[in-house]
Amino acid sequence: MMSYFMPHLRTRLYSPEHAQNLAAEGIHPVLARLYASRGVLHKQEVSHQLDALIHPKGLLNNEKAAQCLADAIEAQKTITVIADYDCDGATACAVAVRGLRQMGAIVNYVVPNRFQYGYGLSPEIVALADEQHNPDIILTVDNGIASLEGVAEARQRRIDVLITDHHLPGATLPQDCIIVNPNQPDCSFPSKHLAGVGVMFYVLLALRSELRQRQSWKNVAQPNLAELLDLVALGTVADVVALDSNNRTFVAQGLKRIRQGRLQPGIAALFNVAGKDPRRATSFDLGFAIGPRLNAAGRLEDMSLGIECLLSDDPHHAATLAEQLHSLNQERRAIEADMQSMAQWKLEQTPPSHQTTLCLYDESWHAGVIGIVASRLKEQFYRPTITFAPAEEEGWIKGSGRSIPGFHLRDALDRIAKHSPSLLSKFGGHAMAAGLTLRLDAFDAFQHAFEAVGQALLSPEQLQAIIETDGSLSAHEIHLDLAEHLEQEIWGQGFPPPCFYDSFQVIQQRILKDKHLKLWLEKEGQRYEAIWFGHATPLPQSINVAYRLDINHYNGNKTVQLIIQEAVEH
Ligand SMILES: [Mn+2]
Repeated sequence: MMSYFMPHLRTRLYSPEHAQNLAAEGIHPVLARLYASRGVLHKQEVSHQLDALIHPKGLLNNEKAAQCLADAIEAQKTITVIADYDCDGATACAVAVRGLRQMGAIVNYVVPNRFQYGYGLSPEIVALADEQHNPDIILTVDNGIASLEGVAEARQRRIDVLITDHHLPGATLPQDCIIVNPNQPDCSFPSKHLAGVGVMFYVLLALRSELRQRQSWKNVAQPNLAELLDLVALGTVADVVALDSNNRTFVAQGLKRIRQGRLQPGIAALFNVAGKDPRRATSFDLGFAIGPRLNAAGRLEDMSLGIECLLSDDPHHAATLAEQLHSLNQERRAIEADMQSMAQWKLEQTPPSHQTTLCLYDESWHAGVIGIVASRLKEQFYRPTITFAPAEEEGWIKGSGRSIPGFHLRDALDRIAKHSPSLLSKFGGHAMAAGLTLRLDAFDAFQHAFEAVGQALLSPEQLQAIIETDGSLSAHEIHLDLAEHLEQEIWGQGFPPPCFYDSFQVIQQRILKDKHLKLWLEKEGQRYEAIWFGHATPLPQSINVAYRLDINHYNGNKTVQLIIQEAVEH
């Protein structure tokens, strides 16, 4: 694989005082240092107990939303959930449908097919929902904050609209509806990083207290919303939102339930087809095994398959649906591999060494998979990258872009749109990711315009990938005990997994399956097993290594293993 950079290594800084305070509260000294460098000040931020969740009252309009839903339940009105076609949208939909049903609501759902309808509550989706379900209330999950026309259409049809979303709002909000979104103006909710599924869960918490106040459960059991935490954890991890303390609590509690076997039949079935053991579930499994299988439905076909799987209470039916999701995911992988190798070939024909950006199009590419390919190419070349595929409409192409820190992708597109208004027909997104639509005959001109923005805004230093490490471990710290401590915590987006940096002697090494490097390393007389995935070139004898601590399960034994991220000659 071609690569244009050798990443720079940088040590994460931390306040020794903060680390000492955390250690004094009883936290393992290495973890205390890791927490301090990630902005944790108190033990309570890493307790992950349910009572540490931020109170639902702080979420603007949440009580109004709860009253509206409680009224709807009392009057037995029909609520139609409008979902989104990714994993966050699907889990948010399942949380809404399951939670509202538990509380006695009449509820159904519609999920837009991304190829037919695109994203969000469009007027067409309102018409479809009206035709299929004749709802009194439309409840959006993980979308709606930008759907001004769709909300207007619903209101014209005398349908009430309740929007739950987490995306950044535009200059104008939808009118004449209730909006719950931590990112809307005047919402003082302290966590701005809730996923769509997290917002919906908060609405259910408020609804339950509203119904409690109305004494709706005099003679029946109160619904246990904790049963939905596996779904909340899955959507939160899969949407790659920042794992702040509140989100880490969701993920930790959801994983705890999954490990105890208290999980939805659909999620259990997905663990099974992925060959993963729920008793040892990690956030990595949610992000890289379960999430992609659900997302495959939205990428290649229709997310209702994924939502049905999450809603099923029959393990046999759930297993059948999970099988279908699994084979869609196989298909997605095959499509992605083809696109990836063609992209590599194109880049070998015209090496992008002097470019600051990458733009690629092929008429054989799949519009549901371009985002994944862009993101892999961005990782490999460390440049803002947009990949394009034909759109539904003849003569048009759809692009999906991913960026690097310091280059705001949506702003870059905005700049092009202002400079050459005829070039871009539709675009949207944020700093790190964006989507756009072009006329096919404008592709070359767009490519040049995009590169011109890159040349103007990106410095050579910014095009240099950086690996941040947490510094050195002593030989006795590189041990199963520390690896197990680290495994207890939830790491991910915005709370990076620990990566250490030390000098080792290479004692032995061999290449596995032509792809990976297996090594035995020595430091201060101690020997460690190590592996470098996707690296098949032997290393010199003395090296500095950036590595993660991992637990290797083999024949019922657990050993510590170093997973190499980068190595430099000593
Ligand atoms: Mn989302």
